[in-house]
Amino acid sequence: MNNEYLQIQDEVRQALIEKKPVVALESTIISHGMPWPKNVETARSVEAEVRKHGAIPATIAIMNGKLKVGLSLDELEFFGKEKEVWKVSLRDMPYVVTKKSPGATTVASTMRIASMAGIRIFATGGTGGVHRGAAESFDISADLTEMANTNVAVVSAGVKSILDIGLTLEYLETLGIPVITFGQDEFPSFYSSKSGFKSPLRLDKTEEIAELLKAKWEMGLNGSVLIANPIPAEYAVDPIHIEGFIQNALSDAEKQGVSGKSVTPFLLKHIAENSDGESLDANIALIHSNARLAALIASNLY
Ligand code: PSU
Ligand code: MN
Repeated sequence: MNNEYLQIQDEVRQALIEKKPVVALESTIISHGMPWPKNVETARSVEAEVRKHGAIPATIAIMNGKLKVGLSLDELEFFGKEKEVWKVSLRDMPYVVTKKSPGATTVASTMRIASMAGIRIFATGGTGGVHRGAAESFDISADLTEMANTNVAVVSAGVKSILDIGLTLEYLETLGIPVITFGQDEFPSFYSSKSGFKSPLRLDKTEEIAELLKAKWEMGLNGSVLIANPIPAEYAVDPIHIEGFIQNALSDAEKQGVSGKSVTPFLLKHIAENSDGESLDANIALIHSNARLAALIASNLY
């Protein structure tokens, strides 16, 4: 906890000292994953959802050369509104810190900063993974390699079908990362509770998930656990309907030569705009549901 770059908000620090449940939240989803003003509204209501279920929220971002754990309402607003915010994955951390630029953290960098602070669980919408066509592009998110190393569990709504879900599950297996789906046999695909892939593991109770996390880390098995939480049924979007938007987004990305770290934000924005807000409503609903599940697991962890 005593890292000169780390700046932990008082409430979060106090909760960690008292071993109260804390849930980490990322900021790339705010700055690069959703349009203003819904991004800020969502960031705030997700924090409220964590509180409602007995845990302290800690949204993570980089500002003024500090790795900030816990943001004020004004800071949340800043990350939602400001245009010149870096999307910071692990490799970008030292640059953005030394330049003192504002940086929104991805799953990978949020996990690492959460771990520095002593937080064990993190809620997001969807994690990065192996992109479609990765055999040629080599585009595999650093979220996956980070999950192999860092002892922070991730609650997400599965893997978005902009990615290759089958290859992502294979890669998670290679890295030794347990993948648990909460309450069903099938691995979910973000907008839909279905993906066509069986989940490697299934657990139905938050206490069981907490028990598994404790056992994993106490055995010295480092790394994350991916906890896939299917989107609530009333918000699910038909995967065939979404696939049309994904195909359009992928072909536009190729035409415009979008590559590297811009690929994921480009696809997310394209799909949100073309689905006329339907995907955005689903996205907002599932983040709340993930925040709730993470808070309940966190309450069992201590
Ligand atoms: N997937 C989503 N929504 C998101 C992201 C991924 O459904 O907002 C964001 C997360 O911050 C994730 C990052 O860590 O994109 C992955 O980027 P890349 O694919 O460039 O590693
Ligand atoms: Mn990538």
